[in-house]
Amino acid sequence: MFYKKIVLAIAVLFLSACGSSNAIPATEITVDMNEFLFEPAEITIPAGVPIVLTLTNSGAQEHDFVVAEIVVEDVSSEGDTTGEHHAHGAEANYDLHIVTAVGGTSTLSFTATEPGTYKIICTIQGHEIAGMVGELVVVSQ
Ligand SMILES: [Cu+2]
Repeated sequence: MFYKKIVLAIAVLFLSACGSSNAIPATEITVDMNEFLFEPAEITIPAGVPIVLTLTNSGAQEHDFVVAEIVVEDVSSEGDTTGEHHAHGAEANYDLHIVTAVGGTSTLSFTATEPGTYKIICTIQGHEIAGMVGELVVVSQ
């Protein structure tokens, strides 16, 4: 009985060690935005590695992808980065920010340097409260 428990404990330890150390997070990620979700809502990326994040908008309204505070380097964006409905000028307050028009695609490239968990929101009025939130998890390599 005792022996069985030890074997089980070792097996669990072994499996969990494999699961965490061998999984290399993706560096090219696509997130779809629609009413009112990010899909997937949780993204895991490695720290210190260039990330290419592609945002699509399959919804019927404009959406944006914002991480207000995160330490990032080499940020660049392509696509419809202005938008009509979000608060113009507010993007200066955000470390990561990109807008995607209805049916559009935009790309945000960056390198996150500090491991941690960061909140993702859509800043278009009413969308965050409707559930348009997510998590960006930066893990050390
Ligand atoms: Cu939105």
